[in-house]
Amino acid sequence: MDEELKRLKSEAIEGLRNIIQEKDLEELRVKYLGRKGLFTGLMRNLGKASPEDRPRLGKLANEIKQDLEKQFTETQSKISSAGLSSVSESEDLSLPGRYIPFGKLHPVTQIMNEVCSIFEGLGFAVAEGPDVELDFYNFEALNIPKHHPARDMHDTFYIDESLLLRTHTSPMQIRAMEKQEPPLRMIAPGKVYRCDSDITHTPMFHQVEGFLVDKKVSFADLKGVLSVFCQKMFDEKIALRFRPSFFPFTEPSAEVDIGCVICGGDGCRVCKQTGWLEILGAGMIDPEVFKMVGYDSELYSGFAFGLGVERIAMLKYGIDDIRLFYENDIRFLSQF
Ligand code: 2U9
Repeated sequence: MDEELKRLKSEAIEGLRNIIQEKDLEELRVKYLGRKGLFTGLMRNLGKASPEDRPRLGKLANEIKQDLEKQFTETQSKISSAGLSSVSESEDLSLPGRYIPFGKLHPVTQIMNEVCSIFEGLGFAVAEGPDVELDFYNFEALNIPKHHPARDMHDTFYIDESLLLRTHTSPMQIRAMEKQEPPLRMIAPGKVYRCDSDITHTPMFHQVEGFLVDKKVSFADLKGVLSVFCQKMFDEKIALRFRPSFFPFTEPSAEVDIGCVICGGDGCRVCKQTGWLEILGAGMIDPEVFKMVGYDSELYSGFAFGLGVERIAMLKYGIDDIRLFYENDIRFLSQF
């Protein structure tokens, strides 16, 4: 009887090892522990054992029964947690899984990250701020007083007299200068808003603006930093030119062109046959701006620059309509 009990136990345990479906587990349980099961039958026969063996055999049979019940319960939880209980015989587990495409960062976010990491590599800190700004930070402090003609160029969305959607990220630089003394080296990436819409303008777009303020900062420093940026962003051997320009917040001011990345300078549709692409605005910070934040312009000087992220993405990938970025057409977005 001893041997019989132990044999049934190891047979049942061996059977449990091969079970992966709930249905088979139940069959095995009925076979050994069911009312008419092998183990139950053996326990009924205990009555036939000699009176001196009966207590020991009864104890052994109960221990084996409890142990088996425990092992059945454990196998049941393993099947449930592996999700195997729902597998039916008609399902083919060897079939390849369903294709789930990977998501990607939006091309504008990719370029934004690339621009920021180039400037971070040059020691610039990153500052982000509110999209809803005070007229003071967006215009007044940047030497653009009320009724200044430059306000027209910004096509501003006003919320009320003194509140607006920022038209550039420069307000962040003013806020930084209000809080800290030079030296300062910072970029401000983010969304900006202008009431304008055509193939090269959307009412919301992204800018990265940057500035550096210290003693003895010169236009040569500006050229050095922006040259490194263009080389890293486009090509080591990229051609560059600085054209004189005007911004109310910088003096002197310049616009920066790179040799056309599409035709290599020969002239094409993208560069409008000029061989050059405008990619940045820049200049030395106007002393009037320093006055607004209480910096001594005799002691400190600085340069600033600004770029449109969508424009860089359009030039880099040869895209001719900015609105494509915001139509959410997966056939367009999945190419980047
Ligand atoms: C401070 C002082 C000066 C930031 C600058 C530009 C030139 C510029 C345009 C590029 C394309 C805007 O996105 S765009 O339309 N920006 O040309 N931005 S200098 O000058 C500053 C910034 C902050 C305190």
